[in-house]
Amino acid sequence: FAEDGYRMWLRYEPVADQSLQQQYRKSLQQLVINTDDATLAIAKQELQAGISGLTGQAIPHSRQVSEHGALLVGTPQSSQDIANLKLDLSALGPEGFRIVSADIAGKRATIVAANSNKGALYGSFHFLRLLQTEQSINSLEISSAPSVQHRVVNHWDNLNRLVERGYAGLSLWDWGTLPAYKDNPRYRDYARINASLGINGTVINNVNADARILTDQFLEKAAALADVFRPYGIKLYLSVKFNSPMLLDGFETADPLDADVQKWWQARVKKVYEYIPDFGGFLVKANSEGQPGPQDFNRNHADGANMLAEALEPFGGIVFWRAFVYAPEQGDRFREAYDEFMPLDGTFKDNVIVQIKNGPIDFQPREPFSPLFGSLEKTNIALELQVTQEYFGFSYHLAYQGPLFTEALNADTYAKGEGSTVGKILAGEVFDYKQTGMAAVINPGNSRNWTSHPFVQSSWYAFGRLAWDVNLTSAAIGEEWLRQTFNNDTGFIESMQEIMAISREAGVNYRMPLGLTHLYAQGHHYGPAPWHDKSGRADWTAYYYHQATKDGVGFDRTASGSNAIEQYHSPLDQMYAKPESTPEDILLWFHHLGWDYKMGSGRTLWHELVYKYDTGVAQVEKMQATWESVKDFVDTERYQRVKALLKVQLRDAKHWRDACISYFQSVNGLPLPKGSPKPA
Ligand code: GCW
Repeated sequence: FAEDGYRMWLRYEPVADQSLQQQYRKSLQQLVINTDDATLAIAKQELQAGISGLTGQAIPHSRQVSEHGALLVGTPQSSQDIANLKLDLSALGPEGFRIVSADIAGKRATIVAANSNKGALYGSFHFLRLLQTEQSINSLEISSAPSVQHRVVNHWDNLNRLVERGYAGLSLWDWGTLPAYKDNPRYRDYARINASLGINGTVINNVNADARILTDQFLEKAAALADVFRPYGIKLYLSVKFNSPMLLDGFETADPLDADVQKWWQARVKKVYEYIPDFGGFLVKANSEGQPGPQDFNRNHADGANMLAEALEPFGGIVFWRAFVYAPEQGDRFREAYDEFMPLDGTFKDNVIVQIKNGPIDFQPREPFSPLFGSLEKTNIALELQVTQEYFGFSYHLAYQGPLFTEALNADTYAKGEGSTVGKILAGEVFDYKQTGMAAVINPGNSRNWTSHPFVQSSWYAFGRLAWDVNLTSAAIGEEWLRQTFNNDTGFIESMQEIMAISREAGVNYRMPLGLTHLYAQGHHYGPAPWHDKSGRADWTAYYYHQATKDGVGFDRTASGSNAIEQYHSPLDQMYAKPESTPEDILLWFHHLGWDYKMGSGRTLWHELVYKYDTGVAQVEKMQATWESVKDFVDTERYQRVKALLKVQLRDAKHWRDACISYFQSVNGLPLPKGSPKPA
């Protein structure tokens, strides 16, 4: 059959290394799971399929350890053998796991132990990852627990099955055949993919929400999906429209302080829990890009979020309330989320989590971190990342997002002195949050390989792994993904690591280097339109962001401009106050500088800009050459597809470079530096 990438990183192809193959066969003679629990039944299925694929040897199931080479999976509650081992599981929490090698009644065994069946499932997937990445499984001693509590994927799927910013076909949720056809294997495989990373929640519909999601018609469909996801440890959440009482039941108001509105939500939430007893909660986009919200009724975000939180509280549900807000009246879009949310710190209920995009504007190729991280001390927060490539060339460009995600997590907020990184804050290590979370907007649709571009899978993978462990590196995650998704050949991995390392930076370089931002054509966000378009909403035009004039370029966010830098803790506010101490890759986010401003390289700003655009194009050429060099290690289908897409990417990279350089040149009237653009 065609190798189309459907199996993602769960391929379970035969292990190539013969001595490891022997080791695995010897160590994996019997699978011992001593319960009929649905989650462990999934672990059993996955381990049996995975191990027989990887080793070419079936692993029979048994209820007790009776042979050397046992793989024992479970909890001290379900397995007397695990209880007898008296493993310390206290640091694992409800979802972590340990994997250890030990003897059980004189038999050599590998034990995957956890405090819950879900933890045991995560441990099983981790064990399979060890085999897939060709690690020795003799003398294992692994202990792992997730960094954050709520590890959630967000779908921007509409009820008509169009996916906002999805680029991978129609929505996975085939509403027309639900709830009848819930056994669609895609739903199970979707759940497997997420569970393999420890993802424990999914918001199945678009934040630009359709009120009908809360009607019986859709709730019974959503409930069918929740049934499929449940044994995989995945909770279902819904995006809701804030004025649902008006749209669904003719209310004249959706004022969160109105008693009838509150009762409406309480009743509706009760209904949701009748359909889905372990429902996760709501995700809300309010007073943003035309969506209704509490401000329409002269109330604030906390009033709105708390009203929903109160309705959900008796059932243990939570509210993810998004901080992605801005309006054209605002002087600087950068400032807005902070200015709206900071005064409300401490007023949100404990079951509210404010969900913040990594940067202050909108998933741009590079943003400084949102100053809300490190500032909201008394409000639970979650980070929102974007796996789908709205601003990275859709599913046509190769752009592994690991470097962007880790850049965001490793950013130091200095909230409590040096080392107060966004990752640590999210993990609840800096402030005492009641709930912690990470979310990512993913893009799977009915494309055969889920994400359309095979490498978008790597960013989904990176998100899941980082939500589990915020300290992982982008390179380590990239390597894991490559090994499982393609193969373990050292030469292949070494060559491909370079692609994993440069692809995101290439996307920055050929679109908007040195801290330029949002030079996209309005609406589709694919190609460039840096030109000064005076029609339409000011904060949706590129000029708003780059402010290029004859004298210079960049957005002044220092005291002489919008002073957004005051939203950062010291010493960042001082650092960003001066161009000399602002990192060059975010320079134009904070400063309006003359075209002849001297850069660290000795070049003028203008020349450096051109140099970066050229570099971006050269990096795509480099990726092409690398991909060509690994041809023999990749199946024909994926090789050809990526090769073809890289051609599209090169065409687009040149288009970006040429459009942006010509536009800026038309503004500054300066000649191009000698030898640029470099001949291809
Ligand atoms: O990035 C912008 C997108 C919108 C999206 C919005 C958001 C779902 O262009 O399509 O709407 O962000 O995050 O709410």
